[in-house]
Amino acid sequence: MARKFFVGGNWKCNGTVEEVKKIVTVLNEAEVPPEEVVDVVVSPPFVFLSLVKSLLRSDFQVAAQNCWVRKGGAFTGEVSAEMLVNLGIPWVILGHSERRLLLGETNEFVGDKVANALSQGLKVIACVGETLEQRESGSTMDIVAAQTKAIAGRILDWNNVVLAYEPVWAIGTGKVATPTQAREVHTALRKLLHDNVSPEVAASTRIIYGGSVNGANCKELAAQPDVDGFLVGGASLKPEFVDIIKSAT
Ligand code: G2H
Repeated sequence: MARKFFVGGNWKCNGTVEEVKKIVTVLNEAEVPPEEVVDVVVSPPFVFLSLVKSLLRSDFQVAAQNCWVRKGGAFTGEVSAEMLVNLGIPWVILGHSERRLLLGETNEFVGDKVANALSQGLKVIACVGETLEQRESGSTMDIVAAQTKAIAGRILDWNNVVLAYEPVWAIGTGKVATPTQAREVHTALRKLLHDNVSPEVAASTRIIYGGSVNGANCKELAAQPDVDGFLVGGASLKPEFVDIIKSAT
């Protein structure tokens, strides 16, 4: 089964109203492959979701960067999955390493969040990845397998999940994984889905790469057989994001 290329732009905690409008204008004017060829999903901070949704071209979609683990209520500062659905936001990023490491989100907590978001009708970009220390100690696959299994053990339907492999040592460092390093982990993740979920899910689930992707390195990474797209941080705030979208073809 052919997997549609996926390019996500994770704006993280960046931007002003003026800057957001500028980025959206660049995206709206860009000539990119059609939506049959590539899914483009941009993820602004919560406060800009409605603005971006209202201004953005209709063939691009919007994602939140997080959502609460269960139904809304007395959870100060949180945003629930059903609020995002109510706002017409189709996607959410969950399990990003910045939340795992800075805010102490465990594998189990991320798995619960993914299950809750899916149950409310959101599509999920679920992130996994190892730290430099873990890579150097040879435990990369153990780490990403544990992160992925914590999700797999809590969900039945993978149709609305994109798995993002983001090695922590490559995030925002300018130190991108080599095509071989990315391919090795993507291939192993697909085998893990094959063995632990089903051959169908392994064949159809998109596994995208994130970590210092830019206009210069995206083509070579995109050419790897098991790399189905990107989750882009820093470069998604710049016009070169358009070049990354174009790497779909
Ligand atoms: C990884 C990535 C976006 P960057 O966090 O998810 O960020 O491209 O800046 O390394």
